[in-house]
Amino acid sequence: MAELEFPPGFWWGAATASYQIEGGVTEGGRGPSIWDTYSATPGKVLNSDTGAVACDHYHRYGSDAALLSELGLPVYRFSVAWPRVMPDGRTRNAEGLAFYDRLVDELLSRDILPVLTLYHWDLPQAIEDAGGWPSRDTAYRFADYAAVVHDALGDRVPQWTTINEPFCAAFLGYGSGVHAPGIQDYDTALVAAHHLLLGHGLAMRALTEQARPGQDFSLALNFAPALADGDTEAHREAVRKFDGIHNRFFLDPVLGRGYPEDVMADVEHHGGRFAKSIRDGDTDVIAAAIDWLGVNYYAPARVAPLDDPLAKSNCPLPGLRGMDVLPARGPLTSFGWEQTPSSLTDLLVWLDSHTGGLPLVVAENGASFEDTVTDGRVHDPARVAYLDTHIRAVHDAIARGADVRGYLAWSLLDNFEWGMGYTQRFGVVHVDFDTQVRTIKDSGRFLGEVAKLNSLP
Ligand code: GBH
Repeated sequence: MAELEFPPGFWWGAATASYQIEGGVTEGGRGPSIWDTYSATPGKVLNSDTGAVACDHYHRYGSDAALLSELGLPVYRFSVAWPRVMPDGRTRNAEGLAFYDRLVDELLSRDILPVLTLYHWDLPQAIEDAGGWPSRDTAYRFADYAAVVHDALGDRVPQWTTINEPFCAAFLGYGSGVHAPGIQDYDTALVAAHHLLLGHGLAMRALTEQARPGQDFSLALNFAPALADGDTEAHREAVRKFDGIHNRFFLDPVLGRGYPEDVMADVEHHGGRFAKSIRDGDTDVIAAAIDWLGVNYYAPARVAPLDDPLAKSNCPLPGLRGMDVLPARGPLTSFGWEQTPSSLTDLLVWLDSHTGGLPLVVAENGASFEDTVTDGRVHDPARVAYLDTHIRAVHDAIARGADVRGYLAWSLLDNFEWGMGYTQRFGVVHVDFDTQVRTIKDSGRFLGEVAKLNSLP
């Protein structure tokens, strides 16, 4: 392997999510999702933005696929909207499935590998009305939905991801409430987290029962490695706690180890509903063997111990007494997130050893900056530098022995950035939300060049 070359067959591509790009929320028989409801609620999303139109990808999927070809990206990760496929969360909608049918055929005709995510946060509103993720039944409904999508697309889609970032779906949706459905109760959020993981495991069962040769199944977790300035016992304890609830809490059950003992002790005072929601056998269901792990990485978290080990944390995540999360350190992205590529290397190397060599795919990595179109071009040197240094960080991890199989940039298009509306641009392609005109950014050309060379230039 030449100095900055990647292993043969390495996946280069970009990712999106249904609610963030599709629009067409009342078309093709689609039912409402929790994000339609949440974004229509005053004060929830910045500028009262919604995903009603977004990138109008529902109508423009053909030209968006052509953009992938133009960029020279051979892999595309997208998600399926559950309420498009099952408007009430339970009943199959042929017209909704037909949209993904067309999208997949379009990708395959262009030799683009589809990597399909079943759940990227757009829960059918009817399922939320029946209790949402805090209700155990939702995990079973999700597995039924997974089977329906596989039945329709399994003959053509080789790569499957069950759930994107259960951390966000549980803790942002039901804990802090900054995401749909906007519930603010961490005891409920812990129960939701368990049911999301259970849903993953049940969906894995349904999918592997119907598996075709060569198909792979995975899930994508968001990781925030914890960094502390100091190596005292108290610093190590702060790192342990943050890493515990943010990273290991979601990873260890999937690896067949159940919830980490230390995190169970940290969150013990959280009402007991969480511990009671775990039934005999759940651990085995969640432990279904995945073929690769999707690693979503944006930034590390800075943590510090407090003098009083029982003091309330400034971070509302469960179990963080005695520590604070510190402000991010510059240079920052427009979102205010750190740019620390070495944390990605360390994360991948740690995951390699913690998982016993599981294949890893960087399923999301990227940065928001304020981009403008001038003379038909978007010069985004800060994003080019972010991608360059983070791709280099992936290369470093491979050189240190991690089995990393791909790098998918977040995102193909500027899109609906959840609670931030359209104010944060993550795309390697610029979208004018008034005209829907797409303009490839310098970062898109850079990523395409890396893909073509299978190496950093
Ligand atoms: C991803 O989640 C989502 O999958 C995607 O839909 C979204 O568009 C993308 O991120 C960009 O936001 O304040 O420095 O401590 C990422 C989950 C959770 C990662 C919050 C950053 C805060 C970082 N994010 N986290 S920091």
